[in-house]
Amino acid sequence: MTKQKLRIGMVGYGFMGRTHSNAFLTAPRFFDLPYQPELTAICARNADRAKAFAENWGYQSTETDWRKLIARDDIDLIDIAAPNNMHMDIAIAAAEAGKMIMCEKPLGRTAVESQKMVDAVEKAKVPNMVWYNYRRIPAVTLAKHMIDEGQLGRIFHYRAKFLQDWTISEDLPQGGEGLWRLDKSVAGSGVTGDLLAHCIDTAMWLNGSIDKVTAMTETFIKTREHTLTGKIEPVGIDDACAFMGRFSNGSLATFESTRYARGHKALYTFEINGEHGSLFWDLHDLHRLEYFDHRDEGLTRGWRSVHITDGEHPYMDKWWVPGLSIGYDESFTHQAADFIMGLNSEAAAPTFKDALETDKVTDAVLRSAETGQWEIAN
Ligand code: SOE
Repeated sequence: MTKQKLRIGMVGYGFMGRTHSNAFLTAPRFFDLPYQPELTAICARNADRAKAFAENWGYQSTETDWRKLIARDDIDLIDIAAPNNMHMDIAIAAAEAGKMIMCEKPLGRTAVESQKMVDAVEKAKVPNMVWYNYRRIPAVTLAKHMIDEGQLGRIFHYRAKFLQDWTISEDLPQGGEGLWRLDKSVAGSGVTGDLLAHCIDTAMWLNGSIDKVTAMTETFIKTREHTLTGKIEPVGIDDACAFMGRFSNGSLATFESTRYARGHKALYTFEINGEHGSLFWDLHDLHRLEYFDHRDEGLTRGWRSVHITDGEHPYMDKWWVPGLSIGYDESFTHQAADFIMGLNSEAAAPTFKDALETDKVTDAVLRSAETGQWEIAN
C-alpha cells in the first residue's frame, strides 16, 4: 500500500542539514513508518550550492528564501538546520503557517526566544521536536530504561563532560559559515549552548529537572578577526564552562565543557551513581554501557561493559544482527523515525517545551558565571 507522504522542507545545508537529510532517507528503510518522508525542498541563500545539495541528497526542489518555503502548500514539515539566530523567526512563521516543525538544538539563543517558540507551536497545535540526538543512541536509551525501572535505586551523583579542541588557535576567525558558533550574536553562547545543552538534555531526561546551578566560564582568546567584517572583534562566547547543580531529586550535578581540551574532538561522557549501582557512557565508545551492580555476588562483583548490539536492546532489532554496531548518524535516524511514528500517537520528545527547560538551565549557568551566585534554573 502506498503511504501518505510527509513532505519535508529543510532550511540549512551544513553539517546538521546533512545529518537530518540522511535520517529522513534512512528511517523508512529500517522502520515501519506511518508516513513516507519525502525530501521536497532544500532552502539556502546560495542558489548554486542549494542545487548541488539537492542533487546529492535527492531533494526535489530548492528555495533561497525560507519565507517562500514556508508559504508552499506542498510542504508539511519545516526542518530547521540553520544557525541558531534564525531558529526563532523560522519556527514562529512555520507554526503560524500550520507546519510541523523539527528544530536543531539549542531551541533558541536564550530561554526568552525559546519561550516564544513554545508559545507559537502550542497556539498553532503543530507537532514539534528538537534534535537532541544523543538520547537515541541505544546505550543511552537503555540507561533511561534502567533508571526508570529503579535499577540504580536512589541517585546520588550525575556528572557529564563534553570536550573538544577545535578553537585553540588564535588565528581561527569568528563568524561566517562553519565558524558562526564562535560569534555570540549568531550562536547565543559558546560551549554552554552548543555542547552543555546536550549534556543537560540527556541529564534531565535521565534524572529529572535541575533546580539551581553555580558556574564559571572563560573566554581564553579575547579577540578574533570576524570573517564577515575582516576586523578584529571581541569574542563574546564562553570557550569553557564548568558548573555544579542540584537536581530536584536531591542528587548533585557536575558538568564541564570546553573547546580547549587538546586531543579531544567530541568526548561526551556521563556517569550516574546510585544506591545499587552506577552507569557510565562515552560517545567515543557509543555502543557500550558500563554498568556496576552492587547486588552482584561479592567475589565477581565489578564493572561490566555491556555491548549494546543485541536485538533486545533499544532500536537494535531494526538493524543488523547481534554483535554488529551502529553509530552517530543512526541517533538522528532514530529521532526522525520516532517523530514520524509519534504523529499518530503521543508526541515524541524532546518537544519545544522540553527543550525550553534545557535553555532555562543554560541561561541560569551563564547568569551564574556573571553574578558569581547560585542561580535558580527552573
Ligand atoms: C560542535 O562542534 C558540534 O557540532 C555541536 O554543534 C553538535 O551539536 C555536537 O553534537 C557535536 O559538536
